[in-house]
Amino acid sequence: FDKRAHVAIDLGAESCRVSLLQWRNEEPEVTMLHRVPNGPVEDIGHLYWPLNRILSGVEEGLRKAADAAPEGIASIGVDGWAVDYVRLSEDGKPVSAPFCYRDERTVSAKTEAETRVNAGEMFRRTGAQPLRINTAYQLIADLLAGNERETPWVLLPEYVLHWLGGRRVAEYTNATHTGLVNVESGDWCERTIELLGLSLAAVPEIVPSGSVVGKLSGALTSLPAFASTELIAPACHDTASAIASIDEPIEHTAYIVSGTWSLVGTVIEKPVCSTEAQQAGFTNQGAVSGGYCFHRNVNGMWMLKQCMEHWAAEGRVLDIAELIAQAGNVDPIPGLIDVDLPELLLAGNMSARINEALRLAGSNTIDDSAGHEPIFARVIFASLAHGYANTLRNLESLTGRTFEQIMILGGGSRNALLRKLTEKSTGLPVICGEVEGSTIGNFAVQLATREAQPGTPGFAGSVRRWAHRLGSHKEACA
Ligand code: LFR
Repeated sequence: FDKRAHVAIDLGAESCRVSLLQWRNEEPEVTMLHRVPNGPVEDIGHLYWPLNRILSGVEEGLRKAADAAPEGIASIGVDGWAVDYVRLSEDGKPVSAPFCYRDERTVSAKTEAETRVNAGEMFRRTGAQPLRINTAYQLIADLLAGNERETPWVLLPEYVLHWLGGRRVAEYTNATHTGLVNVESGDWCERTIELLGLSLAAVPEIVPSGSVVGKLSGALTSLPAFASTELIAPACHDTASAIASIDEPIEHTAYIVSGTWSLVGTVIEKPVCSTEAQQAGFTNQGAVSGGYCFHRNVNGMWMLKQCMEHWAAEGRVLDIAELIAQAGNVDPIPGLIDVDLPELLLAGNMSARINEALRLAGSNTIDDSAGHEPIFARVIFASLAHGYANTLRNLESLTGRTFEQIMILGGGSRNALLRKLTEKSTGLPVICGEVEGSTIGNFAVQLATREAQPGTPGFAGSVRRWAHRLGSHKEACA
């Protein structure tokens, strides 16, 4: 029995977390050691991620892990949000800061891409909902802006693994969100890449979830705990990682992975690439189980967080838990908004954007002055719940399944108001999944490599058993 610890790094759009798994009487115990605040940064009209800040935060977290684990650290896994990437120079360094997927450069890039391959064809080939945030459209934006066609790129979680000493790969679940993977073969869709005018030479090799991509190298290895630490690509896509933390059969359960976004769907064995699925906004993304995470990107906590940023800039600094509690007492609300409006996915002026959405819905607007913040919060939560209900109805008709319950994972699972409103609008019981689902899934995949070969049928079963042993949600939500 290898008593060494493991580290999971979970890159989130709002914060990046470093967690440690240690053994107590041969039972795994997870502690979050370090949290680095994150968020897109604007620079000369574009939105980027503060890569250096993220990397130094990750390093600080790893140093804390080494201090806390004299028994040594067997492996490190990294997951994070999908689609964003860095291009690498010949010596493996980022050529520039990574763009944030919310940057508006992909609006025209997607229009251009569609003259080369239309959205319907993209969806049929790749199973990926053609969202403007997808890597495919971002790579086109690069093309339109200059001549980076041949420069190798790597998605962000895999970049962190690469920076720590791993080789340049694209982990399967994360690769599927690029919009460039063939839904049948699970490998790069050469035809799509060619038709879009992108370079096959620039893409990383696709590897299955759980692949060892190298050994930790560099300054950290002078710490005794890191003398011999492997780097593992778990499910590098945070959503697939969160879904890997679900330890029960999912046939009659719909999930909502709730963070900046709400991913509303279920796991299916065979992809659904019909026109109906495309039009209803669904995507088929790789799951650790070998099946597909079939879901739709619904807006999420982004709207509230953006409002809070705006209020804070005006000196109205609010506590989110307090705000949610007060939102519970707001009655009636001016109306519901369509959370799918493209403007609500953009950065800045969020309370004004919400008022515009209310106006569009024919409702009264909210006076954006001190004391009225809970009304905004309530409108956001009620509208999200309404959006979930619509998505769920489509999910049932597209999959032919009937759902008996909804499991909310991620930060939103601890928002009792959102749970209550979701129960009300869907008519289904809502249960809590893991609040740190991506971290738990990340560890479950790392532990599965102790007993099964990634990419083999036994691997998924092993991940599920570990997810079960790691599970803490049932007590936590009671
Ligand atoms: C969630 C997530 C979603 C993806 C979006 C952008 O954090 O990874 O699954 O659609 O972020 O990458």
